Amino acid sequence: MSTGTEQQIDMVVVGAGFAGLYMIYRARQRGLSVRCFEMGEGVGGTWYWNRYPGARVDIECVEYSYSFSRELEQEWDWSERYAGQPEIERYANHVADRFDLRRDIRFKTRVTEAVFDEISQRWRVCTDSGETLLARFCIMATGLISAPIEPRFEGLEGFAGEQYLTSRWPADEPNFEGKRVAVIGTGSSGIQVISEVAQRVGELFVLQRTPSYPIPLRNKPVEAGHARKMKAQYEELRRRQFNSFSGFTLVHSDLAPPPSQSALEVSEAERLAEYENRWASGGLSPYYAFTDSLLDMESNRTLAEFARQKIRERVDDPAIAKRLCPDYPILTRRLSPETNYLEVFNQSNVHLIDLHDEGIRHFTQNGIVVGEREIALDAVIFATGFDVMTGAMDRIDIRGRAGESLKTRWREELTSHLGMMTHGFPNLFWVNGPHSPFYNPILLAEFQCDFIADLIADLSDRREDVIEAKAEEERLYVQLTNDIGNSTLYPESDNYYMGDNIPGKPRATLFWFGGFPFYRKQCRLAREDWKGFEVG
Ligand code: N01
Repeated sequence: MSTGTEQQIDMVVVGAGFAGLYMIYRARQRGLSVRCFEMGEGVGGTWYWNRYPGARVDIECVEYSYSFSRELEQEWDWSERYAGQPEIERYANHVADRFDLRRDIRFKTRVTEAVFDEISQRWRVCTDSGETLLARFCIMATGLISAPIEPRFEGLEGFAGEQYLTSRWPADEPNFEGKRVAVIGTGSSGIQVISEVAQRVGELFVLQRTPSYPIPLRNKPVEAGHARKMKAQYEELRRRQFNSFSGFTLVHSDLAPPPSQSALEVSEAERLAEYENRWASGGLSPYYAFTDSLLDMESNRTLAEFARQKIRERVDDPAIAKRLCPDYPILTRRLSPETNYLEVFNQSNVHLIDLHDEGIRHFTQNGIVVGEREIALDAVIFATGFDVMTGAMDRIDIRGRAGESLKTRWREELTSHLGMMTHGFPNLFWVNGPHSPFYNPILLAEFQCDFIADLIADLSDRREDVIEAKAEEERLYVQLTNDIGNSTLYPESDNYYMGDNIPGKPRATLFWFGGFPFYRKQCRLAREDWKGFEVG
C-alpha cells in the first residue's frame, strides 16, 4: 500500500490504448474528472508496444478506426488500406492531441493495485510511482491481447545472442543483416515478423509448433479517388458495421451483404467460386462467405481444405507445404492475413523446423537445441503469444468486497456481466475484456465506454453512488456466453479463445461469440428497469 498523498477523483482509467483514450474523452464529456495511467511512454496500447518489423492491421483502416467524430473520419487520410504499426500509432497520437487527451494521462506508470474500500465506497488505486488515488469508478482499458507470455526456456539466461519479443520490440531497429536468426511462434505476430525479417537475415529458422492458416492480405496504397469514395459512405459503412456480427464488412473494399447461406446449401462449384472471390479480396473476408463456417464441421472442412490447397499451391516443396498445412478446423484459431509469408519457405536460407517432430530442448550459449541438433544462432525472436483477455487485469492486484481477489476468483471461474463488470466488484468496469464480443475492438471500445458513461450518468440522476452486477443476472450471462461458445467449433481445437495457451488457466469461452447485435440486446435488456444491476 502506498504512503503517497491520496487524491480524490471521479474515474481512473488504466491504459491509454484506443479504449482508454476514448474513455477519457467520454468521461470528460460527462463532466467527470479522470486520470489515466499508462505503462508505455506514449499512447496507442497494442500499437505502441507491437512495433516489430511487419506489424500491420488486418482489418481495413476505414473500418478499424474511431467512428465517434465525423470530423476525425473526414480529416484523417490513411495511406494504405491496411496500415502498418507506425501509421496506426500516429493516428492514436493525432487523436490524443486533437481531443486534448494527454493532460489526463500519466505515462510510464503502472497501476499495481486497485482495492475497493467498502466504507468510503471508493477504489484505492496505487501505482508503481507511489501515487495513490481514491476513485469513484475504475475502468480497466488494459487490452484484450496485451499481456505477453514471458519466454521460459531452459538455458535461455546463458544464451549469448540477441533476444527479442515481438510485443516489446526495441525502438532502435535491430540489424539482422547476414545473421542466423530463429523465430519461435507462428501465430499472426510470428507470421508478420517472419515475412519481413526473411528478407534481411543470413539464415532464418522458423520454429513451428502449430501452423496457422495464412491468407493473403493484398494490401494496397489508398488512392485519392478511393479515399473520397470511402469518406462519402462512412455513415452507411458505420451503420453496417454496427449491425454486423464482427464489425468488419468490406469485401474488395466495398460494402458487402452479410452471409445468408450455409456452405452446404450451394453446389461445390458455387462454393469454390465464392471462396475464390473472397480470397481475391484479401484480409479477413473469407470468414464472411457462409453462415455456418464456424458452426458446422462439414461446412468448415470445405473452407479449411480450400485454404490448405492454397498453401500447397504457394510452397514449392510438397514436404514443406505439408508441414505448413494446419489440421484443425479453420477459424477456431485466428486467421493470419499475410504478405508473401508462404513464399519465404521457397528461399534456400529459410528453414522450417517442425517442433512436432522434435521439441525445443534448451538453449546453449551459442544457440538452441531441438531434438538432437544444436542450431547456432546470433538472435532469437519470440512471437510466443499472450495471456489473452484475463492476463492484463490479472497483473494488477484487484480486490473487491471483503478483499476478494479478482485473479483468485477467475482462477476458479471466469465471471462477468455483459463482459464489462462482475458481482462483488462495484463501480469497476473493463473494456474489451473477458466475455466481451469477438468484434472490431475500436468500435467495441466506443460502445462499451458509451454504455459505462451512460450508466454512470443514470446513477447520478438517481442520486446513487454505487452500481454492481446482480449475481443472478451475471450467472445467466456467463451461462449464455458458454452455451454460445459450446455451440460453435471453437472448443474443437486448442486455442487462446478458450484459454488453452496458458497452463492451468480454466478452459472457458473467453469471448462472447454470439455476434454484436445480440450482445447489444443483452446490454439493452440489462439496462431496462436496471434489471442487471444492484445500486446503492
Ligand atoms: O500469438 P499467438 P500472436 N514453444 O498466440 C507459439 C493479434 N494480432 O502474438 O500454437 C514453441 O497467436 C504458439 O504455438 P502453439 C491476433 O488476434 C493481430 O502471434 O501454442 N512455440 C503459437 O504458434 C492474434 O491472434 C495482428 O502450438 C510456442 C505462437 O507461439 C493475436 O494478436 C498481428 C511456445 C503464439 O501465437 C496473438 O497473436 C499480430 C513454445 N514454448 C497479432 N509458446 C494483425 O492485426 C508459444 N508458442 C495482423
